[in-house]
Amino acid sequence: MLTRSKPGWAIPEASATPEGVYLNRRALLKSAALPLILAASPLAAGLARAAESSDPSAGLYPVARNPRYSLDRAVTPESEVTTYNNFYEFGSQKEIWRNAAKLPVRPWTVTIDGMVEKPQTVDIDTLLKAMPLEERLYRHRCVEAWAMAVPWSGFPLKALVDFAKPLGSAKYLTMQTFLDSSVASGQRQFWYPWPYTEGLTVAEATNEMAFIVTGAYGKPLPPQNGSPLRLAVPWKYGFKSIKSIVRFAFTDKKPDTFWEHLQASEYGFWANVNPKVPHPRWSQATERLLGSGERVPTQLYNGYGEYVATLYSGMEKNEKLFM
Ligand SMILES: Nc1nc2c(c(=O)[nH]1)N[C@H]1C(S)=C(S)[C@@H](COP(=O)(O)O)O[C@H]1N2
Ligand SMILES: [Mo]
Repeated sequence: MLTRSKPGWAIPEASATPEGVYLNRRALLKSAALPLILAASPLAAGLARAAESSDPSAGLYPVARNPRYSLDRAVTPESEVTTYNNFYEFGSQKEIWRNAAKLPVRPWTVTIDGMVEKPQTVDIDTLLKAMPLEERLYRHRCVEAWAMAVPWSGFPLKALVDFAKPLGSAKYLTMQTFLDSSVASGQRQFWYPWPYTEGLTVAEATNEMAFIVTGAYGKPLPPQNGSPLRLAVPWKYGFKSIKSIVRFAFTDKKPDTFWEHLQASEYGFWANVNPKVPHPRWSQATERLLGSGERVPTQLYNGYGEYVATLYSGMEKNEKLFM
């Protein structure tokens, strides 16, 4: 999904990082740095997680799975999800994970402003303690026609909206990624409209499916997947699920989002998944599963129509809901 250099979808799949080639840092730390006797107790498991990630939130995971959100397919291997990424701040190739993994995620603050009762900036660990964490199994469908299924941990975006206390006049929620080209070399590419910006209507943001992800596979989220907090709106194409968010701003104007700004004829504000509406340059009828490589049919709203279709009733005539 690129307009000025080699498009991501044109990269041969064989160039994706093969599983298991790289040293597993966690496995190494576990075996070398921790006395065996400690590894047996639950407390030690928490300590081990804290040590392996040096992430102060490590002790919060794993969290209880919410059985309401289940899958029609196998969970994608963790090694695929953490090594095949779209994170243009670190480059437009899928293999940028080692650079992205160096993103410092502490200290990290989140600013909540715009049309709210009281603008505020909160520390990520304070926010995490205030939010109701749970695990959900979600599908993810990239506009480039690859897909994955991930056990995300996090909290409903609605909990953050309630915490923010938006004014009744707010219609949209704008979200922004960090801006620091000293750690994210992609942000030196001046033709992109940094910082990465995404948006939802307040109605979408408070839908039960809209989820803020803070962990995956029972651990803190790796930076390459958008830690310390990223969005998951699985009924929409993956580019809506903005990573490493630093700002939530409520507004009454439709947000100027990153991909729509770059290429409005191909990537719109709504971006709801629909197998019957092709991308101008490729079909959206099927998707390739990361891991197995299997091709499966794509579903309307990525299979989440029962939760979200009513958000759009009556809008089909005037809005391009599916691009
Ligand atoms: N800040 C930011 N968020 C982003 C992107 C990005 O380049 N920058 N890419 C998006 C796209 S196109 C997809 S498919 C998903 C990929 O998430 P993953 O790497 O965790 O699979 O992140 C989305 N969020
Ligand atoms: Mo994507």
